[in-house]
Amino acid sequence: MRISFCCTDTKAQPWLDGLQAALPGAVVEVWSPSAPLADFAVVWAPPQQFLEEQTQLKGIFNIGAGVDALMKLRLPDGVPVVRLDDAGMSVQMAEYVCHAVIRHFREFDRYEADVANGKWSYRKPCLRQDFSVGVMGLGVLGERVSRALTQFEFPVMGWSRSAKAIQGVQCFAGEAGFHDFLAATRILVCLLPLTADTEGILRHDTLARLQPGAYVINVARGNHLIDQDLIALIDSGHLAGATLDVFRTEPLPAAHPFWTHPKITVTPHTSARTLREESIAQIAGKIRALHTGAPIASLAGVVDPKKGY
Ligand code: NDP
Ligand code: OXD
Repeated sequence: MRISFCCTDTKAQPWLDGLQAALPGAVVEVWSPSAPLADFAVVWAPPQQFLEEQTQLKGIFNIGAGVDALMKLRLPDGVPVVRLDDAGMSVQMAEYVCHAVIRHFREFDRYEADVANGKWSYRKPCLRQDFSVGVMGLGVLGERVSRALTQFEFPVMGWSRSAKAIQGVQCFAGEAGFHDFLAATRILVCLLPLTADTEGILRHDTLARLQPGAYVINVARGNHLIDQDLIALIDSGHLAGATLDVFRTEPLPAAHPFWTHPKITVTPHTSARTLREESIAQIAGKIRALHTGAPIASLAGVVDPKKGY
């Protein structure tokens, strides 16, 4: 069995060593143009040339949860694309989102500013029931995040394409439930995949439907958000601010207004990192299963090309 590794912006050697150790009989190599044909690919944002040349693939494994970069390419018909299914990301995402929600709700950013100015201040506690959190996307990450938020007794709501039942979470679904979901939300968390349906979904007319003083946390993809609409709604006072981990261009360009906006907190796409050991174990297990004839439907994380996630 031959495995081709083609990941931009990723140090290859530790992945090659890990995959080789997990799949001792396999040839594992970094792809270069005209490389021998592989059985399986492990990729992150590969060039189109990789897919044009690798015509014998039986599976393409994405070393991230989001497959939007892959979905922009012409993919070979009938070759399954498999994304990371949690692999240690959901607990990190729960930490990040709970931190951002609590930092905003408890006004820790304001206390930090006061302390930095040598000021011993008290603020009237906010009411938890006024800070309903709405999670867009109730998949592997969104469900874990919404469950984690219920532990802090925030009113939690979720929105997904298909109807869900999650204990302690008020679930809305589809177009029909979208406006009611937004209208009930004070802190909005985006954990949607980036698809044709969700691109630009955080824009003026949707964000304007949130409760006055709403807060936005985008941990999905930069292209979900219309940057200037967010800034306009914060500056007009409708939104209280935002925490953003993902951007249309990454790294975020030095001149981008998000860097310096006093009500926007920026982190460098770090809310849920790909954990190499967990990811290698998951991918190797699935390659072994496919190689020994397991049906593709038995694997978690198989992307539906029609839905785009
Ligand atoms: P999943 O595929 O498990 O979940 C996606 C969720 O979004 C599902 O609940 C799905 O609904 C819902 N959804 C998709 N399209 C629509 C739509 N048009 N309307 C309403 N709901 C929709 O993905 P994950 O939870 O694993 O990951 C989510 C995203 O998080 C990734 O695609 C990636 O972009 C981002 N991410 C960001 C990271 C970071 O570090 N910032 C790290 C990892 C991921 P349904 O359940 O009905 O299908
Ligand atoms: C992912 C990411 O999609 O890191 O896994 O953003």
